[in-house]
Amino acid sequence: MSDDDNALDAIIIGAGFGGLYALHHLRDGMGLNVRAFDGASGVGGTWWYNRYPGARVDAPSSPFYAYTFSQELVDEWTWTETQTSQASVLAYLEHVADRFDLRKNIQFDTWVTDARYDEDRQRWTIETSTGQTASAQFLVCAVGALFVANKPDYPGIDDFAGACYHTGRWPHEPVSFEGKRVGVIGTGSSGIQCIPEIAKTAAHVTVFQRTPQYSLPARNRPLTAEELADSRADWENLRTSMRRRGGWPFKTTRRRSGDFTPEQRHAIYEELWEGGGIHLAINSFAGVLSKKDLNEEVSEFVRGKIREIVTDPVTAQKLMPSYYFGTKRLILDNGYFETYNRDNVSLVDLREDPIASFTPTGIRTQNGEHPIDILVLATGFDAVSGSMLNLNPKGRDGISLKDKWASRFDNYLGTTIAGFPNLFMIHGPGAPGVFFTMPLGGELTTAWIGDCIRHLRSNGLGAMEATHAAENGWDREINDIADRTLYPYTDSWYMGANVPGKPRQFLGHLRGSQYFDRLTEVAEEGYVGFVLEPAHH
Ligand code: N01
Repeated sequence: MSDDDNALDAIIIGAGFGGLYALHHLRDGMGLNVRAFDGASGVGGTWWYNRYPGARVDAPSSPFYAYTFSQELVDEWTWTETQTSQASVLAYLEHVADRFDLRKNIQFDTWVTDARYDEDRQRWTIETSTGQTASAQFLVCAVGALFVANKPDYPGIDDFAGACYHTGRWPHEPVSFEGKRVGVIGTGSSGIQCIPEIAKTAAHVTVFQRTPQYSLPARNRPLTAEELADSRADWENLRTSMRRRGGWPFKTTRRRSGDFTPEQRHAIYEELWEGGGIHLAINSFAGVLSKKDLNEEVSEFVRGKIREIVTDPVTAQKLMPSYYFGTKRLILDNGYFETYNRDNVSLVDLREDPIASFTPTGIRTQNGEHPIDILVLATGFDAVSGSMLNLNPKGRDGISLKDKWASRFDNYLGTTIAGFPNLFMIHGPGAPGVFFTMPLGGELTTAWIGDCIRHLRSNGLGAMEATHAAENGWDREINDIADRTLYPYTDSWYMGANVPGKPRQFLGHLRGSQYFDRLTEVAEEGYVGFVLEPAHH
């Protein structure tokens, strides 16, 4: 790779779904000179790191959790299950990297340790963990919305002398739980996916739960040849539906709860539960995530299911969630609640029996000692903003992102930041991120970034930068949407509430389709909300 300082048009950080497509689009679609960097030794991003047992996409994903841009790619890749496993997604991304010859422009095992904007040259210069520097006019940060591991800050946690794994940094070599006593802290998607798998071979699993969850049956099953063939044949329409329907091709219901009796509503919940729990949220009645009474009815329905499944009433009671259904990330499981009926699984409710200390051989809670050989931290991520702050780019006047975002993650359109010209984020704060299908969201965002670059280049412009006023307007816009729902009531990673000291702010855009319309509108109106600067050279 050439290090000619002026040769690069764009630097991409990250080789996950977002970064790989950005590389393909900017390089092959637009003919730009692009280089990508990733600290991992291979492609995959999230799917490179999250290799814990049971890791799957947390949605009825196949064949929709995939790139949509190439019919040939759709035709040649065969998804096998409705809820795609981590290994399948990673194999797919490796195939994509090979098929589009992406690896030759990706430098692996290389962390970007610094990124600075040079106002005179209108270029970004990066430094890497391998001691290199590189510069480019545009910096595309595809650094992952769920990347920076959130390790609990319990005093003395390092006193535990056994093996300790975070689900988001799972080792590449197989981890055997055979005959081991395993402690799992955390019951989000990752914990709920891995606990049933670990319990199959471990001597004992002790789950340390802080907040009980509404987990729904994934109903994972083989994808039939007919389903696959149909989706391929109708791909263009599916793609359009996904774009129009919040990232997934599923229709959301407009059914009004008031038009049905409680018994009729219950029958509908039953049917949706049997068909795959996710539909309780999107297909039961309009307003489940915004009307408290309706939400409580669905919440109680799920609590009833937990009571039915878990045979020990004391354990079932500890598993009763009380926050508004759906306001934390919905979890799809494969036998999670059933796992508590096994003799080798026990549950510690940290709200009534908090962790007191760690010992070399286990965890001591207020009420007793829990001997463990392996500790699994399924404690999530410093989500959405964490990986940008980890990069901590320095923008105009050398201002660091850490300073800029000390109390609020100000941004415009979820992709740009005032004071950081020519820097683009994929799935940053203020973008739909996990509220849309992330591969398609990445494609649409990248297409918009490409259009920005084209606009600058064809108009003799050298830089674009969001204004502070545009950031404020955007903040209001996304919060107005969130405030019409029940999301802000709940302490979730969506609100930044899972990381001690993190500013509380809704971190996404809840209406993905509307969001991408807004991006188009901003471009069509001549990049309203941006200062466009003439090219200096
Ligand atoms: O993380 P989480 P995750 N002491 O933040 C608990 C995506 N994902 O890795 O709820 C004790 O959801 C915490 O408790 P509480 C998906 O979008 C995607 O499971 O904060 N417990 C919670 O139970 C998902 O939403 C796929 O009270 C502590 C758990 O740890 C996101 O990743 C697969 C604690 C963390 O849950 C994150 O999921 C899996 C402490 N100090 C996940 N700190 C794919 O599809 C935290 N907890 C790619």
